[in-house]
Amino acid sequence: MTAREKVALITGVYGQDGSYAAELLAACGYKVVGTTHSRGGHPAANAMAVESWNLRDEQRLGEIVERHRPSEIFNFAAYSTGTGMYDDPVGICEVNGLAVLKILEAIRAVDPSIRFCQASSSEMFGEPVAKPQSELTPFNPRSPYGAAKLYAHNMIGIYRTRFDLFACSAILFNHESPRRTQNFVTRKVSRAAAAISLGLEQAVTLGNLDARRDWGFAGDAVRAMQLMLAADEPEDYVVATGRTQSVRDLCEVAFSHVGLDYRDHVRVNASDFRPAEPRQLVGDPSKAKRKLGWEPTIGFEALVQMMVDADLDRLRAANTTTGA
Ligand code: GDR
Repeated sequence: MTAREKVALITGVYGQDGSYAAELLAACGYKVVGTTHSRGGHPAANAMAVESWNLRDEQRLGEIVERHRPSEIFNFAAYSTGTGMYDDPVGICEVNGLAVLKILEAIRAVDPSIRFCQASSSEMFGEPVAKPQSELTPFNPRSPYGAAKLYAHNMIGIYRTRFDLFACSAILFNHESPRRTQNFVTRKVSRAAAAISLGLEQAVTLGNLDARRDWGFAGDAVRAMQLMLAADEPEDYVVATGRTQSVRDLCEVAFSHVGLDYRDHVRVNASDFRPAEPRQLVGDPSKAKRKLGWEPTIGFEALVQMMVDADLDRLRAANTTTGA
């Protein structure tokens, strides 16, 4: 059997996860083809081709899959506001739910041997019924975003069983990096700590400091997904660190990294609290460790410090450019 050329189609290639996946897969010898619906984001230097794709356009998806004949598809394209996820429930359902069914249909139509990995979300657990959450924990979504992701997750299971597709769902807990946008609390805090330490700003206003999350590194999360598609069997996996920290812990680490006390600079606005905050979200990554040999390489403190350092570099560079 001649080895098939490894071609990875990465949707959302200009986003945080898509850009890390493009780098990882290119380094592993893949020809990388990306799709994007926008021009902004992180230039996918390692992508051989970037196609524009609006997730609602299934005909165009079929054309892209036909043209590039990927061996693997990674779906990172998603509608993720990071500010509540209640703003546009119909759009969220189309992009985070129905678009995944369209990808599965395109795989069936063009080449059922294509392997597929979906970036699913711990938001599917919503208000979790057990702690920590594993692949066996029942889902209980509490937002349109979580419900749409769960629809996609269920369709993946159905297509795997019914049509024998190599389709997998990575149940990703929060995963962060310097490439996060400031819509997310980690980057909002890392940027604020950097800006305040440089004397550019005085304070930052946040929502609930007691909210807890299982925060990992985005580069580790995409590596887990690559391992999932390299496995012998298609299966779903929780991708998490197994630990939680609070937003307060995040502030503590970020501000102390630049020699400051967060209590002097962080304000709280109660109207920014989320209406339905999942209180017990923490993943159990033991299956990924046991079956894929996957483990996170970067812990919480190192992750936050990396993000603050990157923001210091960016702000210093911007200030030099503007001659400030
Ligand atoms: P999340 O990430 O909603 O978990 O979604 P986010 O960083 O927005 O919120 C994390 C926690 O921080 C609290 N918080 C604040 N959040 C923001 N954005 N801004 C603030 O000022 C602030 N203050 C406190 C929030 O209430 C929340 O508890 C991420 C995304 O990656 C999704 O795509 C993914 O599905 C889930 O994680 C798992």
